[in-house]
Amino acid sequence: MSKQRYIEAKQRWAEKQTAAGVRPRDTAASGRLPPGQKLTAGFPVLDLGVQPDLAPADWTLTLDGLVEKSAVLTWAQFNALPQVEDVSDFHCVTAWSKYDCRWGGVAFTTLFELAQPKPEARFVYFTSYDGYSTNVPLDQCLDDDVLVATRFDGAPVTREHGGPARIIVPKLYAWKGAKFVKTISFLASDRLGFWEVRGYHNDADPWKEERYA
Ligand SMILES: Nc1nc2c(c(=O)[nH]1)N[C@H]1C(S)=C(S)[C@@H](COP(=O)(O)O)O[C@H]1N2
Ligand SMILES: [Mo]
Repeated sequence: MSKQRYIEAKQRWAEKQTAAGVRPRDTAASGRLPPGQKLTAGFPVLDLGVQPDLAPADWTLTLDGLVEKSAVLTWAQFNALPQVEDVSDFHCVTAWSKYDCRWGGVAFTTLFELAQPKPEARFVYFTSYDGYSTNVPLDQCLDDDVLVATRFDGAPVTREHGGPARIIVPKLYAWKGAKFVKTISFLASDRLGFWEVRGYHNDADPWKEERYA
């Protein structure tokens, strides 16, 4: 299953990259805003009250768990990986949504390729430099719009929005995207993250309003 999703995602990336520039999203108003959400033009900041001050030189990204090749990537090594851009909508569980976020960085599929998760790996657990954590099934991480973002609208992701690097999982509520990401662990069984142990819904689909368990 994961293998198939991975191959499909790679194909979609190839199609996107060969198209001229980034393909704009369907801007039709209808059917775009998930139930119970309000559109915002700004970009609110949601965090634990701590915004780690990480110089790129101090930042590393660790890939570990059930993988053939664990890795600790430096900022330079991370940025040498193939770069992609993707435009997606952002839905926070506190009922605001932001359209057309242009994120740039490394596709999750690229990290999958690098780490080579074992067949038993079915879940991904993210930890962050501020102590945050969250969990997403591996299959969903392999969607072609999931990235480790280092750029927003062409500029580096700011500290308040999770720089130097944050995860983006557009199809799920935004708490599933770890800001200040530090470690990506591939696991055989699910492990609940910071908000998931505090009563947030484990699946977090905005279209099903999976806000709280
Ligand atoms: N490390 C970390 N990541 C996090 C959070 C956090 O507190 N710490 N908050 C989550 C929540 S609830 C949301 S809505 C988004 C907010 O991202 P923003 O501050 O860029 O809007 O980040 C998510 N990722
Ligand atoms: Mo949130």
